[in-house]
Amino acid sequence: MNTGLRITVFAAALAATFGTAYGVGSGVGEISPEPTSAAHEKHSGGARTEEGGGHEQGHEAGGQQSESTSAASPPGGLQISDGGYTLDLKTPRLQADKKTQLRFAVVQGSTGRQVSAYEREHDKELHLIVASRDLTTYRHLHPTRAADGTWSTPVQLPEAGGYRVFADFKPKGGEGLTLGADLAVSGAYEPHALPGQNTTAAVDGYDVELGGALTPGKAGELKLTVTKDGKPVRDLQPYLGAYGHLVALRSGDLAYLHVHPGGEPGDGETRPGPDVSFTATAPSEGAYRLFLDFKHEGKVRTAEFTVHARGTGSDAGAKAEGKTESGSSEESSAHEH
Ligand SMILES: [Cu+2]
Repeated sequence: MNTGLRITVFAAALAATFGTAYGVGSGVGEISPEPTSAAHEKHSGGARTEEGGGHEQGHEAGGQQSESTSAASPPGGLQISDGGYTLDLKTPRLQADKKTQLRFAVVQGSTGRQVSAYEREHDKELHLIVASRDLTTYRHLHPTRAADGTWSTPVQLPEAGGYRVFADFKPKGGEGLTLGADLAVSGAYEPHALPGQNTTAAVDGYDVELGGALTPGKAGELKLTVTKDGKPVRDLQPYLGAYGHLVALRSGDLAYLHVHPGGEPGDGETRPGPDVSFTATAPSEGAYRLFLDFKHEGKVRTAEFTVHARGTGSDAGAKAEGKTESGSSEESSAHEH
């Protein structure tokens, strides 16, 4: 129940996992089956809940599991190898600003083979997120898979620096996972500070306002409201089966949370904007960068926010300062479980 304790527990789980995640990254075919530590048994950190699609990955990691200390798994994306699967990034280095084919595969440790059977989630077998360590560059990509399990996608990254690649997928018959690997982008490197906290993001003539709180270890509602030229957008288009996709990355280590909205297009109650509501639990206090993908007039856009998760109470939670109202009736239908 207390945050200090929970952070300690996470640290312990991480230490345990790092202790076992040795030797990956080269000779991938040789990897022996994963040790089954507590951290490997549950993949809630990377698992997308299927029922209703309204809860984010990592929910359990920060929430329900908090009392059972040994079962706490780390958030997704921190490990290159988990649950018996390893992300083999075949293109670990790129040049800045140069379009390159990024290639990778997911290797199953027990067989040494590249995985070629996946469950589709949100219309895709695999979602690939690429983010710079300083969280100023973000891409959500959908690579294509060759029959042998090798994935590829063109990518062009504007700036040099350290990046993290996240593969978010569910192997057929397995648990949902998010594996992460480092990507180095060469060129003149100029590190940026994390962008300051904001509750309004402008993108392509749209303004997106963030309300609600991101609270450590406690599910909270985030409400995003999309307007264009000051008018609410009421005809958002479904994108990958939802009116919005939200990825949160923790500043400092890029722990990954993929959050989905409550309600789905076509369920009879979820409206196509202007509000899209999400339930999210931060795995710890700290700063997070939120990336909201939404689709309107045929184009997908990304609104970006920096929020701070702190405290455990609803008042002290992540600030969405200046946006404490949540009285709109339109959000309630979008979030029912
Ligand atoms: Cu995706």
